Amino acid sequence: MNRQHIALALLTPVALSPARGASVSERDTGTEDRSLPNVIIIYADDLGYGDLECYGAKNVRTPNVNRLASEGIRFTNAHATASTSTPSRYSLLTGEYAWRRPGTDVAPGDAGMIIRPEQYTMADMFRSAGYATAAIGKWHLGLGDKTGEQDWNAPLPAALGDLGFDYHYIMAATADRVPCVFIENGMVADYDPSAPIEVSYRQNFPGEPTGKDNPELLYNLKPSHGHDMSIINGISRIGYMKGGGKALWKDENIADSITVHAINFITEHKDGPFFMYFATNDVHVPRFPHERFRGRNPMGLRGDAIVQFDWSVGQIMDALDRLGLAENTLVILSSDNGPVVDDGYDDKAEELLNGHKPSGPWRGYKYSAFEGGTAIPAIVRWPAVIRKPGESDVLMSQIDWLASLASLVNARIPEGGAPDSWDRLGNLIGTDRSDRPWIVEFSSSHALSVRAGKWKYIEPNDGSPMITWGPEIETGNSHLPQLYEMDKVVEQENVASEYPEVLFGLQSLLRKIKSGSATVEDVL
Ligand code: NG6
Ligand code: CA
Repeated sequence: MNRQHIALALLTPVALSPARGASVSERDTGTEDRSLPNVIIIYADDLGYGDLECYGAKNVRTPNVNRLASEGIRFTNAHATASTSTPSRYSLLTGEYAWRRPGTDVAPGDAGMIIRPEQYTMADMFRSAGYATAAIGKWHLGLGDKTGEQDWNAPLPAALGDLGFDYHYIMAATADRVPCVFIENGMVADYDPSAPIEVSYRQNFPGEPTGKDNPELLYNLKPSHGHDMSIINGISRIGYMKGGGKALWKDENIADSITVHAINFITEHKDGPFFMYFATNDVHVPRFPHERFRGRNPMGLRGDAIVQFDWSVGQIMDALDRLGLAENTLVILSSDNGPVVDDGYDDKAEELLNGHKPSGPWRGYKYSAFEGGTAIPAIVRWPAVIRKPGESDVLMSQIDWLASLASLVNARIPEGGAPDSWDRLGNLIGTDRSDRPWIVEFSSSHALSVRAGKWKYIEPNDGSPMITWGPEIETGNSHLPQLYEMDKVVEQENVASEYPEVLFGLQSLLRKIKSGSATVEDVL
């Protein structure tokens, strides 16, 4: 937490007491007394800015997310911190830019726990304020002590309980990476002792089929790029695994499993306050939603996965309604990075777009330094306090959610904790419409970009201008500095040579950001 945070914390419009059941005064919010709100972050995977009906999607119905948006604030200029999962999630949960920390790129399924137990996390913050805390769904930040050395048949020596989560029911990495089992409180859920689990990212286990050698066994989905190692549920994956038996997930049931666990957690903690990080597998590959979500849109499996995501959101909203918790629960819905169409499985997502634009108006996709990489949907609903639903075009980054939520529950961030996160609670709940003076974006090629005012600067990068491994995806890389006017046609014309002072200003700002000394005073 920087000094700015402390100053802003004193001015914060909602000052709440940290004790369980403590109340917020009428003076602070202009409403009646109430207890601390429950907080739910619904974090979709690879869901693009243009993928929801309330963000302009025409080919797919998302009634539940639409309702959430119509009862809260729909943000049109919100950003993930990175254009892939692991770094984005790392930043969200620690309040530290992932580019400051080596080893935060897209993690294999046998990565050791990337956030170390001694680090301060969003879950620690909520726990210190008296909340019950849970992580349910996709994790992708490593488990256990050391990469590749986990014994998946025993309790893991390091898991989310060491990071402030009272409860977890998670996928270790992604659905396209082994191990294909859920982990519940540091152990494989529904463990099957008759099928011990072995995992390797180096070599196959003798006699085990792979997508590469046994394509005839791929009865559910075939790869288009990579994803040709172990076969689970008729789908080949990244990495090798053996065993698992009845603990292996069925892809078509993942949304059901995590949603049921989420509703159970809410129900058990209805007397609150609780914090739930609900990270869906949808709409990441392999897209293999349940039969009952299929065929309701012209976009095939990718569209069906969006429908399934919307269903999960609806289930959570219904549970809150049923339990009488909706009014005082702050729900944030967002995504870890921008969308991608062909991400390595032959699911016809590209061919069936039918005019759909997953990134909405933005250039580029997931992986990219262009806006499509990090411009994401973000919806915040808290009926007790956000009385006037609407839209906000405030410039916002997920990096600030930790400190902003800490301010909400009056948790004190320890020295050195959440170093890059600022208290921008007012932005989040709509009482402050002033832009963050600058935000940083991080691409999968490690290019940093700065957005400030109407400008965007992308630092030079030697990487290829297109993704090298398959689909046609722009990386945003250029060996030249790129400067774009964001109020013009987005990221089309590099105006670096026309505005040398602006370019110089943004380069200096980025240097300051990298050194950790940039503050809210650093405006362009
Ligand atoms: C890529 C995978 C892609 C996806 C991505 C991570 C291939 C060819 N591509 O390496 O399918 O898993 O990593 O996605 O293997 S993320 O949303 O979790 O960051
Ligand atoms: Ca993702």
